[in-house]
Amino acid sequence: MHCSPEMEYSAYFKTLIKNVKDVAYGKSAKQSSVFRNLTVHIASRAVDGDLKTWIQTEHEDMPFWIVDLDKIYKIKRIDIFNIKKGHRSSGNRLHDLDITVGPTENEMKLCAHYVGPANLGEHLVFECLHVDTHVRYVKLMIKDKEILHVVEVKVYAW
Ligand SMILES: [Ca+2]
Repeated sequence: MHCSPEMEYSAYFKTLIKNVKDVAYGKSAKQSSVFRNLTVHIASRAVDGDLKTWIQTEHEDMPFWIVDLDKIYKIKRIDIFNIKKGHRSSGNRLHDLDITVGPTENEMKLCAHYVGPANLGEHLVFECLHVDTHVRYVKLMIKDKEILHVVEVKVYAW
């Protein structure tokens, strides 16, 4: 079949979109602390596919959350869903956020920095434009004394 360049490009792009999926879903995650040791706020709650559950750390210096994708993926974008419930100021806790990525936990590089603050329920999308995106680990860290609480983190990759 003859294809125009536009059609070929379109077919290529459709293939790309089809193969990109959320590779963080159900993967192993950990975080700097768990708010009052409540199991409802453990690290896996950000990769359970449920926008009604969230992770939450204690109020502490540089709270972080990290997911192990299990193998190296070529990542396309990282979506972060901020906490939806609570006072407006709870939403604003998501600020001065470093999103780092790397092939190992010891080789993390900055993908994006988000100054914020975010609003309640905000859906943030980040692409790593200046760093190698063949990575296994994705980490969020607030560069401040703060609580880190997000409902979901999706890492679209192939
Ligand atoms: Ca969740």
